[in-house]
Amino acid sequence: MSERRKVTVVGAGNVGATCAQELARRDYADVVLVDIKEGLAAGKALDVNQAGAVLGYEPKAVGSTGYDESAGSDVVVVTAGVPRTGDMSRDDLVATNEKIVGSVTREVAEHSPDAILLVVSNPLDAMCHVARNVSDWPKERVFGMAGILDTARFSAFIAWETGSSVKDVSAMVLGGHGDQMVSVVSATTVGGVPLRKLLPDARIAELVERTAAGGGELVKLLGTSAWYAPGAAAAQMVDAIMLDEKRVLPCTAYLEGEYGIEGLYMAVPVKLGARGIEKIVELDLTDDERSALEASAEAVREVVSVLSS
Ligand code: NAI
Ligand code: 2OP
Repeated sequence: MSERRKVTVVGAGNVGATCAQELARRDYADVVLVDIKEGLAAGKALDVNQAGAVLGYEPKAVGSTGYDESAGSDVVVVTAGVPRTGDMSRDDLVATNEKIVGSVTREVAEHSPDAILLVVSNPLDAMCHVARNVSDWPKERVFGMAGILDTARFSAFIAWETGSSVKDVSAMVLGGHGDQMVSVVSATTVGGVPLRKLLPDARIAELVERTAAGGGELVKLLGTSAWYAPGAAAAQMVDAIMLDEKRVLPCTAYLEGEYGIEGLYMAVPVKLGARGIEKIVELDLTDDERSALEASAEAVREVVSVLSS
């Protein structure tokens, strides 16, 4: 029996397998992949293990169609669901993925009652509500990944536009994981210099727009949604939890009055550590950013309202 801690990734498709591979490379925990599709999780786990012989990590990934191997996980990442294709909006996914995320959450709650549940499946904000409602776990242990991905897209565009290293870009994209997400330009800097001093407002507005449509841009190119950046973003959140890093990262958290928003999951900066969401960080937003966040909240509420429970 392994003495290492355990992270389970449910859904061994594009995002789940990428996240599992990222985590296996870290080598601080055993990785369990679960997928309903016969052979998929077992096959991907076998491949990840064999890559370990080349890349130098322990071949301890396990793949399964059931949850026994996942029992006692510290973190469970939920990527199970149907991805957005073609002209499908994120919101079109709601009915199918509500059933999938609901059934996965029931299994996770039964097999890993003390885990932290990290939701990736879309529509992300609504699926966090499903996971929380079904598990009935505290909000600190049920949250989602989207803000890191949206921020990564904005950061890449800024690095290209300013000819800077992406490592020196500090940005923050908040709100719902939809077209009304909010790029917080007032808090965006390159090497400590405010973005507004580096680029004209009109050009910044174009980058903000491209960020908000970032998922759709990938879908148009690929015919399905992205996986490298989403998988890496989920793994970064797992690191923060498993290694108790206390990172401040934009994550989809349950808001109870923070940012003036009540009873809704949305991306905000949070301190992420061993206990999950340890604090919600409240930025000083401009009036325009605050109104944009409220509009984004309204869009999330509309999707949440079509959930069956
Ligand atoms: P994919 O189709 O490659 O993988 C999904 C996997 O889930 C499939 O292998 C499928 O067999 C499995 N699955 C379906 N029902 C299941 C169940 N009940 N139990 C276990 N496994 C089940 O899709 P991909 O590209 O990996 O995306 C996964 C989800 O993540 C989608 O909902 C997608 O929209 C979402 N996504 C969210 C992002 C975010 O920022 N939050 C970014 C990218 C994708
Ligand atoms: C993305 O933003 C579709 O949520 C997915 O790439």
